[in-house]
Amino acid sequence: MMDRHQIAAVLAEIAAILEIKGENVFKVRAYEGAARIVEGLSNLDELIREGRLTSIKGIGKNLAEHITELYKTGRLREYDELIKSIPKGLLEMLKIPGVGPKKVKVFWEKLGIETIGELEYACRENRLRDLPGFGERSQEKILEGIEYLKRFQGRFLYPYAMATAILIYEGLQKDKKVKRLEIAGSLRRKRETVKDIDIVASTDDPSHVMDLFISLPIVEEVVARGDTKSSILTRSGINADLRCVKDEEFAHALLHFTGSKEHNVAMRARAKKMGFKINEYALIRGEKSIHCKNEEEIFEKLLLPFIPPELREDMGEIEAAEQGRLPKLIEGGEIKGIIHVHTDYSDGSNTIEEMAIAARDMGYSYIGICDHSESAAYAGGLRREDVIRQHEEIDRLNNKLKGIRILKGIELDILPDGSVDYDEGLLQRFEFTIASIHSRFSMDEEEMTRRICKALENRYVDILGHPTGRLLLARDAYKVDMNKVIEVAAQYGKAIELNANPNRLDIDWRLGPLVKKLGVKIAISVDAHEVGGLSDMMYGVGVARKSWYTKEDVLNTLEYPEFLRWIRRRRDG
Ligand code: DGT
Ligand code: CA
Ligand code: ZN
Repeated sequence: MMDRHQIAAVLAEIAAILEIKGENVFKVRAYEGAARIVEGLSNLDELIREGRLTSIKGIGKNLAEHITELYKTGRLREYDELIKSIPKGLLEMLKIPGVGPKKVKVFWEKLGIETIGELEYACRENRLRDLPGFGERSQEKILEGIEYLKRFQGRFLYPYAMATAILIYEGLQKDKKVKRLEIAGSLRRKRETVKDIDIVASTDDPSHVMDLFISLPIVEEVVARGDTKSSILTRSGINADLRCVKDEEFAHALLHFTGSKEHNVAMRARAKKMGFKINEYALIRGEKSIHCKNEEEIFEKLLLPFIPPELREDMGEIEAAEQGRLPKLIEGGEIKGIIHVHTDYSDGSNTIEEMAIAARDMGYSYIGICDHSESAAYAGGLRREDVIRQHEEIDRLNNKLKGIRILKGIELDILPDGSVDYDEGLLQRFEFTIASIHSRFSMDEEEMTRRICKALENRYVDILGHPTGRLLLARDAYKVDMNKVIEVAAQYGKAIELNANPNRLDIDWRLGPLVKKLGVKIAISVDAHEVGGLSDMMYGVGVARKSWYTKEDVLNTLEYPEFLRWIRRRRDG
């Protein structure tokens, strides 16, 4: 089974391989086009079920068969063969910013370059400079691109890694010889990106469980096979380690492999002061090994309450636990409203009504629509008349729909000078606003900080959206003094967004302590562009927990009358 995004990725890759191999350009363009089309087909399930794919312009019989095969089986024989027909490294080169199939073809044909490493070497040797269509500058750009790629290599976004971890978990859990099983490591701590998957199991038959692990369908390659630890490379490109221990050791192994390393070091120091040694199998006092039945009991032995995994980063959690100051972390069920939702009025793919009904069915009681404002022309930003039309539609829907209240919001573009779109009369019509930066990322820190703070001073700006603009593993945050921004937000009583999109998770959890100290409210928003994006809320809640936030710290745990009162209190005051 593959969804439309995965299918689109395969089709795009087929196009790239065909182009690198110098196949017919019409065929290449057909696959490229199909990739784009499939990406946008929100009703793909229906089209396949009813055999109507070929009714879509740009999808012929052959492509329709391919898409259906991928959809149903997750595989495509032609694709598997194509992949094998060129060196693997050529496709990896496509990940370098600014390098497409055409360039890869030239490197391969003219210089025999088959890997990123060889390409880097060739750049350093000035061998690209003399290729037709290249020059000193393009050679430099490629080197920069390689540097960039290297920095992010070897880490994965949380949901991508979690999806693989769950497959492994389910594969092992079914087995009767597995007693307890838990996903540990950075995934359990809900880090925004992770290096690998760590799983801990207890069993009396480790050999059997390890055999099962290394023969799971998801295994691409067995890296190491032992009875206490085995490692695999999965088909998604992530490594996974499984540790097997006796059931009486399980809590100790789980605590150890959940980490973080820094938390473990601090815990060990504490244990030592109390006359214990800690390792991954037991608590040790003198010659005696003490086995605890769960993590709670280990903490108890060290005179501490249970420290939630998300907090185990050595950011003061042990001290807080000691003093009974651990926060009661927010939970998904405490979120009452979904905010920052795009619709087909700007760059979203669903209607207001579809988004509202989906949010209601997920148990939320309000939804804040925030399409882009006028300056975001690239994203279909709303002109004045669009805003008015949208507000009329929202009024109509609020009369018609039961169980969900639609709020009139907007995502205002913060312009380079810190101002925002629309005149005061129009701004007043929004029940709340989010303001964010979508252009001119390259300002220096001082200028950028001033730009954002100026927007925060604006009476009609309520929430600062994705405050650093980072795209995890893809684009660095712009330069901005976040301490200053949080201070100014506190001063003007503004909220800051925790954007739950797993590519952003911005504001960063490491700023949690400062946000709390200054009493700035956090709005966990989904920034959804389609119905499916609403479920990103769980990633936002995960990072909110990691930031030490409680229900009280988060604005959209309020029901909508209180939410709106919070906005108005400040605007009117
Ligand atoms: P990652 O994989 O980089 O996303 O982050 P982690 O935290 O999952 O790190 P990983 O996979 O290297 O190790 C898993 C856990 O095992 C780690 O959180 C704590 C424990 N651990 C690993 N190496 C050490 C070590 O040298 N000392 C201590 N105290 N604990 C360690
Ligand atoms: Ca790990
Ligand atoms: Zn945005």
